[in-house]
Amino acid sequence: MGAGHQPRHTADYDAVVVGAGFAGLYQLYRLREQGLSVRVFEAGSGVGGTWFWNRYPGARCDVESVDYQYSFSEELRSEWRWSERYPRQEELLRYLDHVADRFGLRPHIQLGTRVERAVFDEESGHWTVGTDRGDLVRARYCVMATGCLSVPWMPDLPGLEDFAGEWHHTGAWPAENVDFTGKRVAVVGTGSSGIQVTPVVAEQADELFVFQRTASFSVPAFNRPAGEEDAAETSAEFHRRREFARHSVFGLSVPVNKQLALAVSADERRREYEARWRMGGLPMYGAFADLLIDRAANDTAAEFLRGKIREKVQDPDVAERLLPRGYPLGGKRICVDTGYFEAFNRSNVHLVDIKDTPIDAITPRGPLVDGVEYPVDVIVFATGFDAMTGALSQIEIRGRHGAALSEKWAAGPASYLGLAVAGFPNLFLVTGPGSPAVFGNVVVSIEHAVDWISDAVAHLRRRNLALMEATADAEDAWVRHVNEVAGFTLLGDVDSWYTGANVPGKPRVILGYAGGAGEYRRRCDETARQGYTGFALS
Ligand code: N01
Repeated sequence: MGAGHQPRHTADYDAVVVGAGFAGLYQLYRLREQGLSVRVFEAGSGVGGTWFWNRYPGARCDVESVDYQYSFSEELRSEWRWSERYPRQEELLRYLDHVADRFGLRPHIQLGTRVERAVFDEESGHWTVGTDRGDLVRARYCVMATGCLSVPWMPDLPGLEDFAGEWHHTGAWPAENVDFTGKRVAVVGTGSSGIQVTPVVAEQADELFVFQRTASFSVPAFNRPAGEEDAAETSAEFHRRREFARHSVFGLSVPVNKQLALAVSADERRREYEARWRMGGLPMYGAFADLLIDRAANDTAAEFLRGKIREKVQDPDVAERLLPRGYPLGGKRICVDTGYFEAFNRSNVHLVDIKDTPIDAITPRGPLVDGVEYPVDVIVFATGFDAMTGALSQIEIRGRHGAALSEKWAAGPASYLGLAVAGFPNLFLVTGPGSPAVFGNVVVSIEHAVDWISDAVAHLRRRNLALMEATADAEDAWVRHVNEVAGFTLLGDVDSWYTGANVPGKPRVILGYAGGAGEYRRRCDETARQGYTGFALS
């Protein structure tokens, strides 16, 4: 409980869901549809999760609108019109607000409430969930829909507390407009968030300093307004695209080329890379089948993208410093940008390379690097997230014998299928560590996980079973498999949020399942079909 709070509301529900983003809203819908009483707790003052918090200028999804929406309701799909090829944060938030209203979900959602504890009571077989608002509720099932990238990560920079200007993290952006007009601004971090915010701030600010530690690979979005022809095409195409994505490697609707990069001529490679480039965004992953497996193949794609940066950036010295090197393309999620590299052709935008000379401190005037002070009015931290495990580690989760999840996961998260944890009966994770969600279109993964969890709950209720718990053996085997698969790819060795390497002290393990969204689905569904193998039901 939060300091000074007494429990003020105790109640019993069939299920508690933590989080009201894409995952929590759909989980609520599915469980309500099955007749369960459900309480959703959401820390934000509105629904939307990721799209509630990431309101920074330029925030936009890197998956196309048509694919980044729910598929569970044909009515919802047909009545909603997206305005652009890639949806802006505001539009996604409007969509999720609409979903909450359209399906009557709001009465079951308690906003502005952070879950602090979830404790399993062996005697009753229930979870007790406590919040910072003093709620204490009991539920048979507890579903963590807490998001993969929901805890912003801030570097520990001495002096920040005395900075005289304002600063914001992209992942916890204020609802009020932050005006950069006439200001000197610093952007720290050049991943997906930094790459999106930079060109927008560049247009408003007097001077913009972009502090880059690692240069990123980025493919343009080629965003455009959605036209009448898109609507017609997507109505007809939606289900085909979604079905394809469900069984694909990345959860995307664009096929992966089956050829190997090094099995074709240099000319053919170039043609394929150009074609993927013109598609815009994430389809670049699938230019050849071996890009994430074979470093030599990967180098050809990386060099193609470096060539594009050289073409775009007028100052050869700046271009050189913007070239991503030292890690494979896709080892960090490929960024999708609108005018990022072009922003460095503006006279008010300055690249500050901090690879070898990190930011030492923030003085009251601004970042200090290698003895040089950069006086600014605003600092934008686009420094990423404590991914996959961050949100769960902020909640005190205790399973059988009072064992804490944080202790169990001290050396890295262990789960069965990214859905359940041995020793934590009836606790379900939506796209938890060990699931493939973060390597592709998270909405496709969310729908699958929620459907799987909902079906499991229905199975228990139909058979009058009280508990479902992953066995330790099944969990061990899954963790081994996740690591083995990662070992075949180029992903496991890269310092990134995929491996926990972005947060000092975090165990360095691959956090997502790299075996493909389709293969993962096949395994989960097979488990369910066979009566939930790897789970003890009682
Ligand atoms: O975070 P990141 P993000 N000093 O971890 C740098 C999704 N997303 O918020 O690489 C200086 O990728 C860090 O440097 P380095 C998407 O899945 C999607 O940008 O660690 N710099 C890096 O440059 C994405 O992958 C969309 O050397 C420091 C940056 O901060 C994921 O979210 C938009 C530093 C962090 O990059 C995370 O993206 C936004 C320090 N002390 C996000 N610490 C779209 O849909 C960190 N950095 C398009």
